Amino acid sequence: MKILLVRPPRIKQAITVSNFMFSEPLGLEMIYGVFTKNHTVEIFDMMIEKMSIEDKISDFKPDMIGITSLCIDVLKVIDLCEKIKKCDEKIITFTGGTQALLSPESFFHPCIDYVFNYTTEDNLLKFLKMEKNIEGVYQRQNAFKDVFPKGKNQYLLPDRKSTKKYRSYYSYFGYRPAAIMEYGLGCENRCSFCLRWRIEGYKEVEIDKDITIPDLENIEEDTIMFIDNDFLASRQKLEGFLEIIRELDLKKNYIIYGSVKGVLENQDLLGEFASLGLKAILIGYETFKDEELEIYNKNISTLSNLKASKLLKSLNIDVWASFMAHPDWDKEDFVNFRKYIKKLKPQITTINPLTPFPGLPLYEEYKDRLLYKADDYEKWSFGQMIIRPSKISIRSYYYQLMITYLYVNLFINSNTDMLKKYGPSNVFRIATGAIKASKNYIRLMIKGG
Ligand code: B12
Ligand code: SF4
Repeated sequence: MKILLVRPPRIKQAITVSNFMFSEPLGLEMIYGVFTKNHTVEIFDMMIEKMSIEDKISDFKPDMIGITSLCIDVLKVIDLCEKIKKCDEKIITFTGGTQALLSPESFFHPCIDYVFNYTTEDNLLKFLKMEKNIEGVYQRQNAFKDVFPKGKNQYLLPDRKSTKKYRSYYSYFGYRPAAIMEYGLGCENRCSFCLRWRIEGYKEVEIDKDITIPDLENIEEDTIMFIDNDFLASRQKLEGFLEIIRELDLKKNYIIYGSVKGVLENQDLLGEFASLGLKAILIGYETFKDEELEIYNKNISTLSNLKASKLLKSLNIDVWASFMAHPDWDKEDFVNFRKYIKKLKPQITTINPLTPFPGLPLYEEYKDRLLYKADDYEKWSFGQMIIRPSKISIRSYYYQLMITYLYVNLFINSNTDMLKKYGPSNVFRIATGAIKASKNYIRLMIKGG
């Protein structure tokens, strides 16, 4: 059988992330790894490809097409499936990915044959045998009424060769090319605005070494970004990882997501990690107000954020900080916010308006102030306001966001330092992303939201 695995094209609303970080479709590489043993499989990354799906179908002649999805991709996925069925009704269409896990019903559509709510090696193999009832999979032939126990995605060994022709495009902030992988799943922190512990569970579980070690050996890129929700979840986890890279004698650049608590508790191990290649930590400092950190259930304070930032500076580890603009901020708050960023002085700063996804406690709290419906999928991009501001107009709010972005890029980021570390082409890419993000806010400001 011939199987095409597709990542849908980027949509405009994804600006906030797409220019700063653009990673490989890890989920599709895992599916590829299972299917390729007995079938002819190809990954078609439409975030890079210029060719249309129609031309790809006439070129590759697939029997099945599987599409991965995030929240903002829903309309694109449906559109692609309509086009596929128009080309050839016999082609089997199936979807999976984060959106199919969180809201499978968004894909219950006449052009989609199967929706993988969660994905395991077992259900992928049963799907290939076209079994009638498969755990984790909704089927159109059953009117999408399938009933099965709740489940989680299984972390499988990705086949990195499957994206060989695209790999030079994949990047993470200052590093290109960069691979992504995961060492541990879940997150015990359970912040109230965050989806990630809902996707992977609220217990930190280490991935089997039989996957981690060969995967580390397979990655050819010099830079690996670990997408673990909190790489610093425990000393034991960190010690285990350092032991592996020491034994494998890997010489790589590492980038991780880490919590402030993890930074403060593991100063000694972070020093060692830095000497083995740790270059940057993505940290959610979130806000300059302690009361908001409490509402977010972050278990940190603005003071601990400052301590962590000093400590990381002393270890020469870059901080790529993310913040969430709260909808109740007024002009004065934005001024204080900018002062706080100046004190923390991260190497890179991203700011997103608070976006509480459906199903999260904060969604319920702000339900009456939402500017968009839960199924206005493309709006839930982190790039625009979702909650109506309470103290200033939407237009002034976007103005403040834009000013903050410009302030950060002109006065906080040390461009000479970035040039030295990342090289001109990467700095140019990041600067283009920042300009696009500012332009996005100008557009939204003019529209008044
Ligand atoms: C890496 C990453 C990215 C990468 C690549 C994502 C991709 N899949 O293409 C990049 C940087 C491009 C990216 C971009 C964005 N991202 Co992102 N990203 C992540 C991150 C950190 C990890 C995702 C991942 O690779 N997980 C590991 C893989 C193995 O899991 P998986 O893809 O789900 O795959 C498993 C199954 O789902 C299955 N599967 C996957 N695809 C398919 C397809 C088929 C057919 C089948 C059968 C099965 C299957 O196979 C795997 C088996 O275990 C998550 C956070 C997190 N920890 O989840 C956020 C996350 C997924 N991103 C998110 C968002 C919002 C975005 C952006 C919209 C942000 C923005 N404003 O730009 C953009 C959207 C890009 C676009 N479509 O235009 C949100 C998703 C919210 C939602 N409800 O969907 C998350 C959860 C982060 C968050 N803060 O909440 N992202
Ligand atoms: S630590 Fe990060 S990944 Fe974990 S729940 Fe909080 S925001 Fe989400």
